Amino acid sequence: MKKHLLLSLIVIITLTNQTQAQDKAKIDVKYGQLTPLPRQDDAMKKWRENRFGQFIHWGLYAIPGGVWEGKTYHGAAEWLKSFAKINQQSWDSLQYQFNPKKFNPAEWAKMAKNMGVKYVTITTKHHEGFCLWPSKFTDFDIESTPYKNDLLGEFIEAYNKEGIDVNLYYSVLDWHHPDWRYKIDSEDDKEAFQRLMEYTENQLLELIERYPSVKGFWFDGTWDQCWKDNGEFSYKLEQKMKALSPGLIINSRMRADEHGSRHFDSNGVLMGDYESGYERRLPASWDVNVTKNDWECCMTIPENQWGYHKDWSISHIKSTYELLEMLAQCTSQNGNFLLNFGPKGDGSFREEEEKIAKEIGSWMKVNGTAIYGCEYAGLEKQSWGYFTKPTKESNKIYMLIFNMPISGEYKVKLNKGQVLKRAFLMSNPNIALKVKNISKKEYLITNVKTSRNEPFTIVLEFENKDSKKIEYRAKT
Ligand code: 1KN
Repeated sequence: MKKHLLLSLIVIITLTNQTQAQDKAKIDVKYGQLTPLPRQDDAMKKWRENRFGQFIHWGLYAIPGGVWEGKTYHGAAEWLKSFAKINQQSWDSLQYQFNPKKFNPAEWAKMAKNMGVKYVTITTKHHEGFCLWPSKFTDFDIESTPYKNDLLGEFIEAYNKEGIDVNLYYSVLDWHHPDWRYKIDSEDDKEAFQRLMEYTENQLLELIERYPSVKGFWFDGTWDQCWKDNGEFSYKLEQKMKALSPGLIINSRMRADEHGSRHFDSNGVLMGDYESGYERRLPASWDVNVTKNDWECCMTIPENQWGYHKDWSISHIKSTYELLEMLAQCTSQNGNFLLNFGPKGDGSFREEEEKIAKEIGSWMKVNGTAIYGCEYAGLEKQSWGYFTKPTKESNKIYMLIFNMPISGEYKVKLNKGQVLKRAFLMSNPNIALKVKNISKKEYLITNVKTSRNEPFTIVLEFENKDSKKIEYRAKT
């Protein structure tokens, strides 16, 4: 009897859930997803292959670097104006000090190239409203600083020369613009925000026209009610931007639907081209995301500093290996990793960032094959690290090792039909590693025991005839 009750209860709960899901799916969404996902065009394939990008936060906030009138504020440096309650005029006049004498775009691009990033995303306008390009629509821009030149143009040219794709970060939230409103409470607010949206559109179309090589846009500052109330506007803006630049890639953070649902529309369908909610965090569990949408994680080196902060002494500063492990995890779950740098006001990088960039670069030179053009490998996660597989080759799987077992033996559980031919170190393909079959489909691969903790890669090679090409990603 008890059993029956429980069973009925389960049935009822299941049915209710289904009805709710169906009800949810009934919501009419007109201004939701613009482009069917996941995109399979060449531009998106390239974005996916890139896997590793450099984020750059650079604006007026780099000048105070978290210190105002002798006092150090430990919040995020690019938010200083807001939480230190600095008045508009004092903050805005920083533009007359913006003159980065050490800014050398060719060197920046070389540093990024050597680090191994395939794309870069740079702040064109953060919340402070200052524009790194000479905009027709405001004087609060690079043209009105002592630097005067088109800094963004110089940056894009230099990075493109190194073969690095450039994306532009743009904050809709704007502390400088007189027409910014957090929410719309009156007819006046409505008219003001209408002008703000026009300004936003003008600037975005201006950026696309000025810099035609730009691959994508990274929207931020889109969480306020004003933007959530204007789903139709952001839909049409996405449409206009993509019409002007076919192949353009836009993050999910840009969009809200007409019901105010952000990133995902009211029916749970992703908007934009990839999920950009992973800010300073990775997916909670290793097996999420692998078969769903494209996504990107953006990460800071300290706990929470994007713009340059003079004092990094009060937070955990991630190690090179910690950051590489995040990159490996992202790749193993079909995601990209965007690592942030905050250059100083004079245009140079802090030593810690230079060191990390160098160390990442030398690791990537040996192990990058297990990252670029790689994806979810379809194998059960093991404690030593992450599996990835090259999208274009079906007979290889990579093991990115971050935890070295004391035994020197690395466990692998294969799928049906996978016949292991050979295992070797990516750094030394000539020597085959010992492979021990411990049970059906389970193996232990032996490497030399090592006290060094430098992460490395083991390559698994399979018999071609038996390994079928498995498509993990749903086709559109
Ligand atoms: C929780 O509130 C925020 C608000 C803005 C957290 C982060 C941010 C901005 N997004 C990052 C990518 C940085 O630009 C940060 O200033």
